Amino acid sequence: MSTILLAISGWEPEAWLERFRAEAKGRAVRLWPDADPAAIDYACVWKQPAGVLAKLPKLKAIFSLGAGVDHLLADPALPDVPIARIVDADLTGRMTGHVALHVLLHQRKMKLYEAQRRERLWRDLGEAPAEDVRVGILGMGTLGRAAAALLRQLGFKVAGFSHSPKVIADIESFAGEAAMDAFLGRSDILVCLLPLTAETRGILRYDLFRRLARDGALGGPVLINAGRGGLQVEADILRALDDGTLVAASLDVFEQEPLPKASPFWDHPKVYVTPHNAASSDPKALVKNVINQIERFERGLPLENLVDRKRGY
Ligand code: NDP
Ligand code: OXD
Repeated sequence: MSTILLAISGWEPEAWLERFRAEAKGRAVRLWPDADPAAIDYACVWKQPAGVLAKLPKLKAIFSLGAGVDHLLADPALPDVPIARIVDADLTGRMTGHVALHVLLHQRKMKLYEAQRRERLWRDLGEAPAEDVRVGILGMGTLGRAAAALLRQLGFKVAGFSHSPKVIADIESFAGEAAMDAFLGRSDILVCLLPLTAETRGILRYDLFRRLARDGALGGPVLINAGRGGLQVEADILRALDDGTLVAASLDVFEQEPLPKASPFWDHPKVYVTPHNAASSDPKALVKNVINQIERFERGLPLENLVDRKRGY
């Protein structure tokens, strides 16, 4: 029987260990560093300590316990075995909910209603109808496409930007750098669901914010970033919020996590802060997904949701 290694940092590993042991169907499950490296067949990781995977001589495959793989690919000593990531209805549903929630918070002026509540003020401020609000989704992969579909159902005008064009009913598709200006120029709310790669690092910066629509129903552009903190230049977001280039932001991810106590985002009146939980990985849902993948692999079938190392996602 095969042996699975869990190499996890930044999350509590116990719930994963318990769940893997319950679901592994006879396979041994070890938690790094309590493992014999020579016995490991599969590694399931979240921010594994650098170099750990290179020490496993019979490793056959690596599984990211999240959808993103930047944490994994950052390891300079990655062995040459297939890498798969999570694509799962539970995680996708969580992200879809997060994006819809934050789009609605901005469209429905919740910051203003919170301020009114503190003043015990009963006043209907009205709102722009959803069909007058143009949402632009940067990154039309598994999560971007699911969020786009729900926002469309809610009545928003939705467009997506990705490397390759997408054909999706009622959702405008923009692809490639040449289409970026047109995409940004029609977006009142920019939702970022890009992976962090060499190409996308720092993409959410002042000159990009300046290219967003300024004639929209929300009085100026809004940024929602649930991709990665490394995608955003935080000094530029603060500058843009201060000078009106952005009117508001929802940030789930940050350059440094946990967000330092001294960060100005914590009490910024135009910002919603969440602790990188837009789509948390839940062992109850996701361990099954990984075990299914291992079963496929052991039956000689190809792994699903493989990562392209060169592309970085
Ligand atoms: P996918 O790999 O399915 O999608 C990535 C999308 O980004 C694709 O549409 C791809 O284009 C596009 N893309 C990548 N690079 C570029 C680029 N340089 N220019 C334009 N488009 C680009 O990923 P997921 O949708 O599953 O996840 C997206 C990210 O969400 C993850 O990588 C992770 O960082 C983040 N995430 C955050 C979570 C949180 O809790 N905050 C939870 C889960 C994920 P194409 O389709 O053409 O290849
Ligand atoms: C992920 C995450 O990539 O939780 O899944 O950030």
